Amino acid sequence: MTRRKLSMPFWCVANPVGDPFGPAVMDRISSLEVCDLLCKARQERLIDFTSAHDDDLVAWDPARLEDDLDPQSPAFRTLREIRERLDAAELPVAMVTCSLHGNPVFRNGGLTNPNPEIRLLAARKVMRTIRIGTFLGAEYLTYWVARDGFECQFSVPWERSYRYLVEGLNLAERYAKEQNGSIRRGTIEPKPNEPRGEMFVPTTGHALGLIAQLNDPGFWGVNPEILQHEGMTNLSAEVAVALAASAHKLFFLHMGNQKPGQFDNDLPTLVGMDGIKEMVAVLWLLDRMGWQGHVEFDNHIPRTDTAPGKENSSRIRMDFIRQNVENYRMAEKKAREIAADPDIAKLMSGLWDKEPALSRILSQPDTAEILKASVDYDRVNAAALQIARLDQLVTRKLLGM
Ligand code: GLO
Ligand code: MG
Repeated sequence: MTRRKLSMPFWCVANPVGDPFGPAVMDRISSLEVCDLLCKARQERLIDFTSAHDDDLVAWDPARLEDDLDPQSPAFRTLREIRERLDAAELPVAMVTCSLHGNPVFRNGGLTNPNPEIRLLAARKVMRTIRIGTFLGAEYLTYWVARDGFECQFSVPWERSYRYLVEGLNLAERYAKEQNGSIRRGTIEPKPNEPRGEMFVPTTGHALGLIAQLNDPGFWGVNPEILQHEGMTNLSAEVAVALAASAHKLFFLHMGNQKPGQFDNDLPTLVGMDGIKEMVAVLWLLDRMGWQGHVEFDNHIPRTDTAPGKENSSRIRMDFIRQNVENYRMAEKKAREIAADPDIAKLMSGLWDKEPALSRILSQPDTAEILKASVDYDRVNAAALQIARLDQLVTRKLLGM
């Protein structure tokens, strides 16, 4: 089985790593400098794609909402420079996404903001992002729920908010198609909380439900962020990805690590107290399901591992990319070792492959066949399963024993 292609986005490399309790530690670097680090990672064969928010590439000026089209503007020039450097390094842009979380005007929401003036600014910012993504050749457009949420339930016009969200997403889909360019798919990235106390699309299941309300459900899929966003509320990544993949809606995956039940840890893949078994399980089940979507890291350098200074700022960022990729490859290798292990396979088969003829009957719509079939209850009920033994073999493999 081939190794999956991997993507590292601009914003993870750019982040100088502050937190709500302390300022950024690392030196800030420009979008062109981030671009150069990503191109270097491409040349070292670490990554295959990148992605970006509009704000990661060029500043947004609410007084010049179409500056990307104006050859005299700094945005126009910077975007061309970025495209040239990415092209030279053969690093394609997979996805573009609009930051509706950074600018303070969106503090009470972007696409769902109750104030139509702010919703218009959000819509125009999304449209500019779509033009930028088309210019850079992105295939996906991601909507992350960001500040579309609330802290106080009586501040929300509940009978309108989801309509606003549907209107915003329909506009994005329409405008992407009007560009008649590279963007062919949209993804919705759920998150339960942070930056808002509560968000309007908290889980993968909610996102899947929302897609059914959109004008073109075929355009939209989901972009779960695992283990972080599902794990924040103790939901499992396995369920999120398997449900979405079985619905053919798992277009895109964001990846990092998380201790369940905590704030958004955004730790690099496999780094931290928990998550090794869960990450390996996700990769194993995605292989089993024949999933072919896009894998992208979305996590940040731990603040402990940062330091100020110009030289540090490139070295630490490159180490961060390398660590994510190496850890991902370790998990991928373990997932495949588990899949290839004959003892594990035998136990799985014992659990899953009983009575194939009966399974076939149950998969058909023929009720008469089902009424004819019978079961020896005592025999079935007398069997103890060997799930703990199976799990032990998996753990042994993970620990290399
Ligand atoms: C934050 C999100 C964020 C999004 C990004 C893409 O928790 O994961 O990084 O993925 O804005 O839309
Ligand atoms: Mg994400």
